[in-house]
Amino acid sequence: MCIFCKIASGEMNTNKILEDESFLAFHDVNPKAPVHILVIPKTHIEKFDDTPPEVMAQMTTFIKKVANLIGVDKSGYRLITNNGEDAGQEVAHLHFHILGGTKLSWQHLQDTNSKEFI
Ligand code: DGP
Repeated sequence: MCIFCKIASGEMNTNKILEDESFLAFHDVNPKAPVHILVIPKTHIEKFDDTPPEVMAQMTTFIKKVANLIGVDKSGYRLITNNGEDAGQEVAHLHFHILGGTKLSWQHLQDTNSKEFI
């Protein structure tokens, strides 16, 4: 069982924010911003590319509820999903990062060799 499946099943403890029968939101263990929340489906889906559109539609609604609950819906937030190896996905269970609580820069996403790709 993957680590996020263990969190979803309650086998592993986490700092939960919101949950319904299909999705769970909890604090990232290694926050990159004052608000850094992960949203996962409770069933195991490896990554965005494997996600059925109907699950994505429900997840969109759930993500908006989380943003509203945590109070970043008005101030704004960044939504990230790392899809696969080149994106740096570490946990192979679909998750969206909700980042906010401050003005976010793109700095941490800038590759030192980025000019090579422009
Ligand atoms: P990604 O690189 O997109 O796969 O991000 C995985 C994120 O998951 C990373 O920001 C750290 C977080 N994470 C990994 N293991 C745990 C855990 O056991 N608990 C919590 N709360 N977060 C975790």
